[in-house]
Amino acid sequence: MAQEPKRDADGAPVGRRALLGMLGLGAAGLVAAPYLQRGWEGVLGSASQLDPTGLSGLLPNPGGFRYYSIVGSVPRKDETNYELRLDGLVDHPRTYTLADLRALPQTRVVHDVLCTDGWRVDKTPFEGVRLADLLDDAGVRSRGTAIRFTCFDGAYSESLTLEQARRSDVLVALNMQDKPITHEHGGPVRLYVAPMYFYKSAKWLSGISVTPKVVPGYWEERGYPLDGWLDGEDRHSDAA
Ligand SMILES: Nc1nc2c(c(=O)[nH]1)N[C@H]1C(S)=C(S)[C@@H](COP(=O)(O)O)O[C@H]1N2
Ligand SMILES: [Mo]
Repeated sequence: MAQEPKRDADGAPVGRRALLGMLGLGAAGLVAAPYLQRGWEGVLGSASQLDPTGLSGLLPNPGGFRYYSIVGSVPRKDETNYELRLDGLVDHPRTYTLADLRALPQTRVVHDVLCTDGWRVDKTPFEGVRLADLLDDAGVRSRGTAIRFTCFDGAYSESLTLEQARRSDVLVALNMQDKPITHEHGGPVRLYVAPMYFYKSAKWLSGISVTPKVVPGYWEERGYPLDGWLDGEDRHSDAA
């Protein structure tokens, strides 16, 4: 049985927000504050004090990535039960299985990954289906101007404008670092938005919905910018 995510007094999942509270920081303090990484380790102490409530996302690991989840437990999905629903303002809503996604043309994008907390992993390969291809297949209606992404963790969400979503460096990713994306990294399928901070790359992707306007995602409702552009990205280029 899936474990209920731990909640704080307001009913919000315990995680980064609780840490911010402990540190007396607002969400604004998160953005471009590399020192926080060390600060949190100092406050939390050893790994054994951490539990599966999202705090484990703050553990360093040899690959350079940190695992983030805003909920304590996420169901595991694989080829037997994974589904990606594409709907909203489209002519042909449809549901993709993992096999369906694997059968589509795959694109490889190699880019530096940066989290707003200050860590980065340079030149990380991701591979998957271009979101633009899925949107073309679905036929975006004229009133559609944005995309809302939802996740089978039941809590996280993200957004892009349609123009951003159509870039060739935005993937519905199946592979990361040349291997199938692990559960911890949001597998079997996560979004990868190469030109933006990693919070835009929703893990455990289960829904892509075309909307009439941008609906702010989980962190965006909590103060993160809608546009998570990395420094130096060409915001209007389609180049991967
Ligand atoms: N579903 C979900 N997606 C998510 C997050 C999350 O907590 N839940 N965290 C985001 C943030 S802030 C970052 S930095 C990356 C972390 O990805 P990783 O855990 O594979 O390192 O995932 C992003 N996507
Ligand atoms: Mo992040």
